[in-house]
Amino acid sequence: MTEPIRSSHQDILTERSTPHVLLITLNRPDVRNALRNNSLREIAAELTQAELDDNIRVVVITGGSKVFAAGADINEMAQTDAIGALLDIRPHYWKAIAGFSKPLLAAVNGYALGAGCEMLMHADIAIAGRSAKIGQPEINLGTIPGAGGTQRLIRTVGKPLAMKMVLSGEFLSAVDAMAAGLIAEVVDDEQTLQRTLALAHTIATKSPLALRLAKEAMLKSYELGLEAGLNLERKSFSLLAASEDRREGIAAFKEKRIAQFIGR
Ligand code: CO8
Repeated sequence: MTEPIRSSHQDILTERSTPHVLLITLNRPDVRNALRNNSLREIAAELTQAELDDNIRVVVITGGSKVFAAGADINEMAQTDAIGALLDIRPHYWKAIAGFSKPLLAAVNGYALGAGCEMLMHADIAIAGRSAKIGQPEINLGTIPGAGGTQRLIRTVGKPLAMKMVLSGEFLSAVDAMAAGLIAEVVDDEQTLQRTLALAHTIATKSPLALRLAKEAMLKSYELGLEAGLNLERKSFSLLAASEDRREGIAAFKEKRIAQFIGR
């Protein structure tokens, strides 16, 4: 960790793990990192800033060693009526998180529940500690997921498991979540952040342009038919043929050296 923590936020801590990797740590341990509106506002603001900062190539979000996030803040949610929920600013923050164009990784220890599970699903790659527990328990509160849990979960794990999770509120173990495709790797709890940062550092050495277009093309596969998706892939692939990074990547391969990508 090279740079000191910036402390302008109330609910999150941010630091540069390396010049190219931003680490966001959810920091409301007393309420198990429950995501109140302000938490989402701060995360969205950091990602919006990271979007514009060429130095930041990858962002990692974590809840620390004990809990990822225990969902939306139930106390805050309790104060919201129907019109309040309809006019809520939360979807605006979620949209900023979903629209982040650079790789977003999640390092997940402990509970990732409700909005915490939805945050995990907003990440491009989630790595979980062996004792992580992942679920959508909103049904226990007489409500349903409100940040994509009914939509992203079913697209990720398929109907039977998504239905089981959302209708029963039962949690998945890290190993079962990996088998279901919700997370990419399970590691020992004490390795979660270290492994996620190592992967983030690897990804940060790649071409920022190629990362961006790869992420966009893959996420669009949820929305596009195969032909439209293949078209998008072909156009993005063609566009990259005009980049300095692709020239550099091929030259480095031929010269048997490590490529230095600049994002142009
Ligand atoms: N919101 C607010 N406070 C919370 C939350 C939460 N989601 N989760 C835990 N806390 C608080 C507890 O109230 C407790 O406070 P206190 O010390 O004052 O009693 C403190 O954190 C510690 O909690 P526990 O003692 O329960 O800690 P445990 O380690 O024993 O248990 C659990 C941890 C399993 C995470 C447990 O706290 C729990 O079940 N939490 C609630 C999980 C949940 O139901 N999540 C779904 C929330 S709803 C949601 O995400 C809906 C999204 C829809 C958004 C729509 C917006 C309009």
